[in-house]
Amino acid sequence: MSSPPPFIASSPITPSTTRRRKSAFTYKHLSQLSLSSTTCPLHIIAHIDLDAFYAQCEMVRLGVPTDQPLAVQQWQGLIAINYPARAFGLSRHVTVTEAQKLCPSLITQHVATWKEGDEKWAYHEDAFKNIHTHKVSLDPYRLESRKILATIKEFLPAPPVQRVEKASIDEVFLDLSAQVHGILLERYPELNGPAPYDDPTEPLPRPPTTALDWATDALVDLDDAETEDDDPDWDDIVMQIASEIVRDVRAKIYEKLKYTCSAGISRNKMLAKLGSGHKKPNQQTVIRNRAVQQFLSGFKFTKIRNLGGKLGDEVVAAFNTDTVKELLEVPVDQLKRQLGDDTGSWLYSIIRGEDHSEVNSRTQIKSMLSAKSFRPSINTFEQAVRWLRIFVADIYSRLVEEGVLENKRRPKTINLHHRQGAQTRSKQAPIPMGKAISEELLFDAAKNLLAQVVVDGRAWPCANLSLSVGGFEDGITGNKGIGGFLVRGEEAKAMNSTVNRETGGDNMVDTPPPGKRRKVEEGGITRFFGMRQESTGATDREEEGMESPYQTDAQEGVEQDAFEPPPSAQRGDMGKQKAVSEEEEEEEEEEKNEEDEHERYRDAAPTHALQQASIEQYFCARCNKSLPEYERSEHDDWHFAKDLLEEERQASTPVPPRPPSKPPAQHKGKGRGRPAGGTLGRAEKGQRKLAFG
Ligand code: DCP
Ligand code: CA
Repeated sequence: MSSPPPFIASSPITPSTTRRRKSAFTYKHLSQLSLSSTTCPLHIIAHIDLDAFYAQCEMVRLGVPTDQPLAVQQWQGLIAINYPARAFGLSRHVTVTEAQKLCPSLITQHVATWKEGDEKWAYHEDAFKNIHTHKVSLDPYRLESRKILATIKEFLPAPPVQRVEKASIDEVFLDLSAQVHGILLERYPELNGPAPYDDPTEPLPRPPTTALDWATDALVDLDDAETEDDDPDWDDIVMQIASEIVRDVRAKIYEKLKYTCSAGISRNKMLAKLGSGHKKPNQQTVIRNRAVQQFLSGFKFTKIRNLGGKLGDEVVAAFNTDTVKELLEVPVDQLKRQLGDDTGSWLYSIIRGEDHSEVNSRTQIKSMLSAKSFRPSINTFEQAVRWLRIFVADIYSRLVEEGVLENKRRPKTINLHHRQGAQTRSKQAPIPMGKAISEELLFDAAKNLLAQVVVDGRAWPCANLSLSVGGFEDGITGNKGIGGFLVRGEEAKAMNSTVNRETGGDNMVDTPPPGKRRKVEEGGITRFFGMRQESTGATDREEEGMESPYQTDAQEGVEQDAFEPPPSAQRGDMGKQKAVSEEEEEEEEEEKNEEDEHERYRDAAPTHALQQASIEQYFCARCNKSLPEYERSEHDDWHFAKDLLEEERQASTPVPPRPPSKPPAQHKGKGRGRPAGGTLGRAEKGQRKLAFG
């Protein structure tokens, strides 16, 4: 870890008539830049965030003029408001009725929904009345998100120079270090070296003193001890080159797709992200190294990622302030004494603008989830199956985009989570490798899992159901694929070896026990499968479906709600022709960004409670976010379902511990003792929820 970066001492006021000092940066720093090293003091990151994203999607889709106020509606609430509408005082917390009063010219466009029986989601005019029979689809926004990401990727140099991380459906981080390094060497041949005496710790020559052209960028004011008269050093030049790139990226997005976005450019992800929100819409903010303290000291530290939740509260209580400015005065020893060594050191660094987390461009999707919370609860197998039909359609359409038809990638397991009151049960089964994945295969598997829950008893009333597929693997394509469709002995048996897990159980246990299984097969399952024909019939399909407010969000978060990396050229459309390389990239991002994505969507399913003008909030310590109180239980469910999924993932693919740049485990788990990369927190939660012996 480099601390504090050398540029801090690099800019005393130097009259231009005196002999110019050497650069504060060395040849070693320059070569670290080419490697995108996060500890390089020249490291350069951009964060791009689409303005009023869902609202812009609807504006582009509907072709409305840019100054037309428009809000995106979900049931009775608003989830995205464009900037012309914000000028009327509209926010996510006003009701549709209130919004229309405040802004009579407002267009309110409801999100697309799945209606049971439909093959695909659609924009239904009466969707807002049908929370009980429709399920929200955020696919239209995912698709636009992909196009945007594809545009960005097309514009930038190819990997490995290109490092793009999808951070949510409308945000990306770019590590521009390697690209800027290349431009630096072209523009300033004096940097090509070699280093004097072949010593990489030798300082670089100073850059030319010509004033830097920041075009229309919003420049954050310099720290008190700095002046604009100071000669620039290489860190300023790096920022300026990065800002040119970002300006061009944003222009390209607008030119191709007509979306505006805002950006932050700085030395790390934390600062870049704070920067992109600094001036909106359609602006970019540069936080130079010499401006970091000035910039950060204006913030409450609770705005910094990971300091919004329980840890932030603890810090506020311990030091009786919520401002960065005042916390900067607390010595590191005192921070460590009161918060523990790890947390104290982390906090000390983060409020000084140090963050060494990487831009992670690996983006393989690991799981897909579709769920719904029921209010009121549902009470019959038939009702539940109708929801399973929707979940399967939803997941299957994503699988198709993921290349499952071409056998590019396929999930290995299917999981059903069932909640009744405080008790959650999960059933899992392998997806047989020998068969092509079809909607019917998934539907049968899902019903089978549901049947097992029912047979175990205590299934009704059911408050939440979620279906997920996971354990994605690269499939075999081309000629080799023939083998992929042969049913091997083991695989043929796959569907018979299900896994059962109940909340609070220590481990996954093979289930059901033989006796019980026999019973099910004779009486229960047969009956359940009997109704399969029914539910696939046209009449049934028009019956009931619903969308789980929370569900949608969760699902989006878990699967693909963030930018799904579309293959560059081929995939501007519906993304069905993904290139393998891109799929790979796509997915990890997903896993890594689950929490972020979830945050982005957590409110995406307003309920009737949104009709109230003022909504009681609660704080989720795991996300560091405020949510309406009425969403609390669904939100908890969502975490719980996510935790279960994560356990499943970890069971099949061990993941390394989280990088050290994250806050310490005891706090990062948002106060629950969730260890880095581990599952203890989840197990605890499960145990708490266990309502039976
Ligand atoms: N979203 C949502 N519910 C939330 C927050 C976000 O459904 N509570 C959805 C709608 C947003 C999109 O995610 O359009 C992106 O979220 P942002 O927080 O980035 O908000 P916007 O893009 O709408 O606005 P901004 O211009 O402030 O970024
Ligand atoms: Ca946004």
